[in-house]
Amino acid sequence: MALDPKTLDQLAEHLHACQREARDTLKITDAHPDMSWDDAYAIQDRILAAKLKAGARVAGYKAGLTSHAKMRQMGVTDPVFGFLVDEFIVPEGGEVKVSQLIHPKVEPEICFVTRAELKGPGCHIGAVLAASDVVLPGIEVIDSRYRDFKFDLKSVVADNTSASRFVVGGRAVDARSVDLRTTGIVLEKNGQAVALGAGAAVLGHPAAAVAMLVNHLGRRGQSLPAGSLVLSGGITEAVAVQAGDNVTLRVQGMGSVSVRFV
Ligand code: OOG
Ligand code: MG
Repeated sequence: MALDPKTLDQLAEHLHACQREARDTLKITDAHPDMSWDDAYAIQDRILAAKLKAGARVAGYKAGLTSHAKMRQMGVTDPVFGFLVDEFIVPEGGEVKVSQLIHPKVEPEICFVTRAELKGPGCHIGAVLAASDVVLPGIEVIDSRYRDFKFDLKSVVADNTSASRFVVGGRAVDARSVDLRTTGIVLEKNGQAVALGAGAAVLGHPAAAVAMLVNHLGRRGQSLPAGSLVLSGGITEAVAVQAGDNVTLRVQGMGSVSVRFV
């Protein structure tokens, strides 16, 4: 660790307050250029601990920056991992209040639900598919706490990878019954297709993103519990939304899922 525990506490409190109060901030590496990867995940861990202490439940995990489209959009080169808690859940067809967010964007994602524990290192696509129960469409709403979504990888990890809301729904299918590489997706905003893609955009296969998450957890002495929900990362660029927008994600063979912004 390059930063002392007190600084980690302060940075976690600051980012958590920015999330709860929907206010933005400069990326934290501006003031702490020597921050390490361990520091970044330690800050994220402290935010999770504060939420759990306040009564939150872990709802799942997320991989982010797993497609070239996302990496290009954000100017970064590596995937990142974060947590999902119950306060982020939006019911299918439900509403997201933009007044509670800073500058929300939506991402089309394939969501996995596991039925067996997964442990890294050495986790691979085969292990993920063998341990998965179903896959289904998911829309992630990201809301970086950093001004104008300008960040570097360590800053975005500390900020729990911009996690803010998510909705899953549509038709859950057996994870082994579909070829997720060629599964097509259409993201619509107010009835117009705004982004198109296929599962292979995510690291060649969305299950590869889950394997990377498991290996990341393994390096930290953790595993992915059975019954976990995992968002495998935006297939396309994220799309900005505002109050009044209706967003629908259609996934080939898996129906659709929608969310409204009010
Ligand atoms: C970081 C989170 C990216 C994804 O699916 O790629 C992410 C960001 O772009 O703010 O969730
Ligand atoms: Mg995402």
